[in-house]
Amino acid sequence: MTIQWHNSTCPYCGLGCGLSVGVENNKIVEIHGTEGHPVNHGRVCAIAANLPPVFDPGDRLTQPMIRANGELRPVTWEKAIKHTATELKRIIEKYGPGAVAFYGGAANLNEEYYLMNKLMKAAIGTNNMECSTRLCMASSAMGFVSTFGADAPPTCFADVEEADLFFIAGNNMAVSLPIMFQRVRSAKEKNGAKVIVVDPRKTETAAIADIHLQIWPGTDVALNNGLAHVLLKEGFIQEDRVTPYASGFNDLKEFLKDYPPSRVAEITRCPEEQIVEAARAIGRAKAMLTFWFQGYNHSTQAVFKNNTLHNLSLLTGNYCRPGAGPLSITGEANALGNRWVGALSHLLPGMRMVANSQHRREVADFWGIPIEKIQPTPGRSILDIIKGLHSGEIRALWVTTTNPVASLPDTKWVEAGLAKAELLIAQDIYHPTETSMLANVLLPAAQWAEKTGTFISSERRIQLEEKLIDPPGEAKPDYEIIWLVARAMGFEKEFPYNSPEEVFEEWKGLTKGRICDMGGVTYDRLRGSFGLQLPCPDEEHPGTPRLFANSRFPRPDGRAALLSRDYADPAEIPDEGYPFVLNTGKLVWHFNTRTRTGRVPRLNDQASENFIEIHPEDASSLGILEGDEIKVASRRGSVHGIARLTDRALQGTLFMTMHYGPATGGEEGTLANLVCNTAYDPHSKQPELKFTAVKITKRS
Ligand SMILES: Nc1nc2c(c(=O)[nH]1)N[C@H]1C(S)=C(S)[C@@H](COP(=O)(O)OP(=O)(O)OC[C@H]3O[C@@H](n4cnc5c(=O)[nH]c(N)nc54)[C@H](O)[C@@H]3O)O[C@H]1N2
Ligand SMILES: Nc1nc2c(c(=O)[nH]1)N[C@H]1C(S)=C(S)[C@@H](COP(=O)(O)OP(=O)(O)OC[C@H]3O[C@@H](n4cnc5c(=O)[nH]c(N)nc54)[C@H](O)[C@@H]3O)O[C@H]1N2
Ligand code: SF4
Ligand SMILES: [Mo]
Repeated sequence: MTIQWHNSTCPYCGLGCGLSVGVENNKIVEIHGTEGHPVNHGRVCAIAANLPPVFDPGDRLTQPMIRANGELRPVTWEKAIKHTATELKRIIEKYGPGAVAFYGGAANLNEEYYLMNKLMKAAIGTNNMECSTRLCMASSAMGFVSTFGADAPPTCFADVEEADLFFIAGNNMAVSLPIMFQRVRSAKEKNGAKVIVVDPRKTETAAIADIHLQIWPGTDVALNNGLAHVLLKEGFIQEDRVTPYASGFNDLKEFLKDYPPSRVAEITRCPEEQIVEAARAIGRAKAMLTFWFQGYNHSTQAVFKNNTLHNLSLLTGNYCRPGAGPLSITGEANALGNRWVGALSHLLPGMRMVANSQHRREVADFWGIPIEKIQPTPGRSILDIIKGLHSGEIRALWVTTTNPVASLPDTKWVEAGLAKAELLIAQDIYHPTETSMLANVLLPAAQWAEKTGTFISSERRIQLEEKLIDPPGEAKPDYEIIWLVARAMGFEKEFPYNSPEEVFEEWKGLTKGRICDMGGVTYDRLRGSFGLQLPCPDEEHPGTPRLFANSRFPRPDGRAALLSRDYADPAEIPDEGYPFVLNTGKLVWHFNTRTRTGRVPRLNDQASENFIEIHPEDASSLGILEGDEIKVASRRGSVHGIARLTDRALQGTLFMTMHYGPATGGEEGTLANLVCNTAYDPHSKQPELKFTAVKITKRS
């Protein structure tokens, strides 16, 4: 048998790299970057190149299971669907629709989220529909809405080669977006572009920075305000050029008087001269592209960090022209599609909000239901769903494509909440995961390459992923599981689908006239192409690489908003009892909760155990040596790992990754989230995963 090659796109991060997938005998045997693909031009990163073992049936979940007398036992699909539907209906009848919640990931297909959203918000009638975007992109989305009027990332990856300054804040792209990092690095080498990195850690990304602002964690709002202050003071900004497209100039100018570089240097602990130098570099740039990521979003000031960054782009005219503007990349393959399908508790499909009566009317009319069926207030965010499980207000939780026990902060509290659920459905590709171990219903899902549907990447590029191999055992695509459960609950009329394409054709209708207009997108058109950038309103339309090129924004006066945002401290400030700040993040060898990469020997060999970075001076004052087992404790719990002495961590801070839960060969007690804080940004409800007050001891 010879290898058959097929084009697809990557299921990991939100760059949407093209992958050439080699299939032999119904097995994925090799993966390369697709030559000629506009995102990765034939390149591929380590986790994607090592996808083949992820499909091995070894510990794939291949049969539905139901827990009886404490034990999970295999059952037929018929029984599993009937049981799930009956239990959901029983709970809804007894406690009302608000007692049911759904929590998904952002690597599902658009078609899957569309169905789930319809089931929850229209058929069942609750807005308790959340997904891991809440832990990832909720703050970027809210930052776009408040500054520009819509959750519509305006730039595209081709801007990288046009820029002469990259402002990279709270984004370790060398690790998290390797292909983008390669493009940025080569733009620096070939075009002489400059790089400013803002990160408390000396990261792999900071290694190529011309200026590395190694700020004290959490202080970005002060820094951004300080940079804007210097730009104004040194005459880099012309008011009459800014005010036609941005409101709030005078208020901001007045407000920024409180952020002179001397004060900002005190807050950020960065030298005053370096702040001035960075501001001048921004002022002189012809085209500045900004990148930001979880160093911003995992913060109780996340949305303000986003707003103050956008202020810098708007003030300096760096928006919506080639090479300039905010370039928001998502962590997960379909995180943007996920937002546009409306898979958060305050959203409806097509960039609409549940709290907007006009939006509810449009969606209800489209679905042919009375407007009253769609609840007018946002549902619970995921952390509020866990609170609801504790209080008994939530009785059933259906989880797909995410592993909340490992990824939400304060693991013990999350586990205790899930243990209280009368019905916990885990729909995953593997068992055990930290979450599936607690479930009372397990539904085996097909994964990427085992099913067909669409992803939308961070530059608004919609691409088709086709089924290339059969799923193992009895695993089914998530879309099929959702429509089977919906029908078994009595919603046959609303869920008549037989294929994901039918679902796509329906969902398309809800994007008509919106910024995410997909009117011109069909599976046929996507097949054999490298996708289309939205909006793409009709079949002749070539797609839209950049938004707002006419300097008009979807806000009432057509202008973007310059927002005056004050700095505030993180939720949990170090004190005598808990004197260190714990920062958490990602490694190049593992992806999120490691359910897939932890099963790949070649990746696991590179990084099989948990480590904790500590500054050598802090280590020496505590008598800690390289390789010692140390324990890190917060007010919530403790975690242990191997000490790695390095000046990559600022003095007074520690760093560890989020990857090491017990289900994938990790040890009990090595999961960072055992200690992390549930405090969240009030505007985006995204938790502060990057700042926890902790103490350290040697582990005896
Ligand atoms: N290999 C690999 N790639 C991935 C992932 C993975 O797990 N592995 N996960 C994917 C996902 S879902 C996501 S969201 C992305 C995440 O990608 P990134 O956001 O780039 O990664 P993180 O490691 O979460 O955090 C980024 C940086 O924020 C810094 N930081 C912490 N506190 C602050 C602060 O207060 N201010 C500033 N300016 N910086 C701060 C940290 O030191 C860290 O270097 O990666 C995606 N890509
Ligand atoms: N402390 C700390 N915590 C963090 C972070 C951090 O930096 N620090 N980062 C946060 C971020 S940015 C994110 S995005 C979250 C990610 O958190 P999660 O979403 O929990 O992480 P993943 O490991 O991506 O989970 C995906 C799950 O879906 C399963 N799966 C994969 N494909 C399919 C499919 O097609 N169908 C189904 N049904 N299942 C599938 C996988 O096996 C896995 O269990 O974690 C957050 N948590
Ligand atoms: S950079 Fe992201 S999209 Fe590209 S191959 Fe790696 S994980 Fe996949
Ligand atoms: Mo993420």
